[in-house]
Amino acid sequence: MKRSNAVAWCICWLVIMAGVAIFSPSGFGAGRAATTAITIVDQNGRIVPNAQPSATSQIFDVTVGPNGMLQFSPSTVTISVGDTVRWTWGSSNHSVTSGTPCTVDGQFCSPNDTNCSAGQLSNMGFVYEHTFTVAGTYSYFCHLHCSVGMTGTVNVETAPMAQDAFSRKVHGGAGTFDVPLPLTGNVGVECRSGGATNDYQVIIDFATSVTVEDAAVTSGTGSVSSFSVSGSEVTVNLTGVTNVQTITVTLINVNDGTHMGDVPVSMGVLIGDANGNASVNASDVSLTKSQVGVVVSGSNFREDVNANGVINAVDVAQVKAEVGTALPP
Ligand SMILES: [Ca+2]
Ligand SMILES: [Ca+2]
Ligand SMILES: [Cu+2]
Repeated sequence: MKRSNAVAWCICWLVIMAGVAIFSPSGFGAGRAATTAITIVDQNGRIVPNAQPSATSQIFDVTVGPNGMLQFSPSTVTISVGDTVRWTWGSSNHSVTSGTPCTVDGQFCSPNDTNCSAGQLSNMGFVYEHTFTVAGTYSYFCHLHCSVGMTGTVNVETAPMAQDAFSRKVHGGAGTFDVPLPLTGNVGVECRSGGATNDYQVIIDFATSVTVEDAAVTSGTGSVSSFSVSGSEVTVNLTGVTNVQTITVTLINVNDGTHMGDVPVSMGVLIGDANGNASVNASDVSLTKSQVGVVVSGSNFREDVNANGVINAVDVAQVKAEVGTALPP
């Protein structure tokens, strides 16, 4: 190795080590893992950032030439749109070069996504990241070792489509009633109160059975107390949901066997908005009054604002107390 190269190599390592020292986990913003106190270290001893570029995107690690073997490990990764693959060199003289082996297609490449056709090789300890924003299957290879089979694949998947979503409440002995939560357009408005701890339950249905890695509130105020999956139906229990807001619950890494990704569902919370037009005024009061004493059913359950199974003066008073409130635009 020429002296100038050796100096550059040393400087490179100093920069990497300084980076590890500077970028402690607390240096990153809030991610969904940020509430844990655990520091995660990868197979190379580097601290894995506990925050991702956006609320739910993830980083997937691949080792380039582990123990000098001419391969990528794992050679295939399956990620969702918006996720990042992070390649770390486990030995020297390799590249990550996109293309169907062994033809460069210029979509991405180490060290910095430029001049991919040059096939620049990097050395042990080097790290290259690429974020995939478009679904598809991406092939890549090592420019020097492609001919001996040093190839890899990144499958980038989109999320399964939710079929519908609801906010569900049991109205005492009157039955269980659902407020639809449309997946596009204006949000559905939940007008019923959440009890002492402001609890709500959101149901999300898919076309086929799914698995779900996690569920989290990704916008608005509230938190997931629990979630469960039964076949194609996901139930998310929320607590601490404040009034007068739009809250978004995101199912993380929903997988139906052919699609994988995050599925967000939003709900407007506006107690007393019996007619669901995103503001509480005199018309909600009169609508509730008109149903006093009427048996709670699928057509008037919104007027049972406290969801106790009867519509009476208590519901009317609760609507009156909220007059003047409106969902933020
Ligand atoms: Ca209204
Ligand atoms: Ca009631
Ligand atoms: Cu190689």
